Amino acid sequence: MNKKLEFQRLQDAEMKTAAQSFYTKMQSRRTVRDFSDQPVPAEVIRNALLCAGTAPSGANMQPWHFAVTTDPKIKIGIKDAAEAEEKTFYTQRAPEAWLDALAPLGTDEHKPFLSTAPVLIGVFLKKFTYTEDGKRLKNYYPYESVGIACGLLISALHHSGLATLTHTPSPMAFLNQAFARPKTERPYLLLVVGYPEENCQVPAIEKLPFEDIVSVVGEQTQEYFK
Ligand code: IYR
Repeated sequence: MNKKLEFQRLQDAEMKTAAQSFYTKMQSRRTVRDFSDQPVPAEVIRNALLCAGTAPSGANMQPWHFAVTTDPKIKIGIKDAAEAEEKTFYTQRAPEAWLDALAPLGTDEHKPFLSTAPVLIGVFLKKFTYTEDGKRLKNYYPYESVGIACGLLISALHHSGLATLTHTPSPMAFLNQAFARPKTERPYLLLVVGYPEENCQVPAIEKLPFEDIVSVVGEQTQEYFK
């Protein structure tokens, strides 16, 4: 049942270079809101989705589904539905504090990128897996698992030279209909994928430094990180 792991061990120097260059690469990722309508190679999207599917998941249940579309009609349908939801969010539902937190991003209810960007990926979370013989199996840690898969997907797309926007229309039940997914799957997020528009601007935000996101615990560990 088990098989031997083929693990590729790197030399120390190679490891350090790999870690540094991967961090440098990921540091250059920015969420983009102004997309070009230029098509992107299907092969790149396919491989990024396969990469997402390599994510670890509770009991390897793989509780995700990725629905992908490049179809203009479907994208316009998603845009119209998302904008209708967002309008009530921005004008009625969002508490003042949430609007204040969003202000630096400059977002509003208009989502032109949903029809401009060449590819939309709807990510769905499955709390259960339905087997062919009609059994319902519980999926373990589905939220954690799908979150990890999305991280891999975004990283793979960035690594391949594409920009993304992690979009969370609220509420997003309309995504089931738009992507023809059963009610048993929960819309998790909508990933917008493409090239940035020429002269695309992004907010001047910064990421927290190491000291603010990591605590180095124990004397020995402090020595280790010196
Ligand atoms: N879903 C809304 C609001 C929004 C919420 C968060 I949290 C963001 O980081 C960005 C936007 C919208 O997409 O405009």
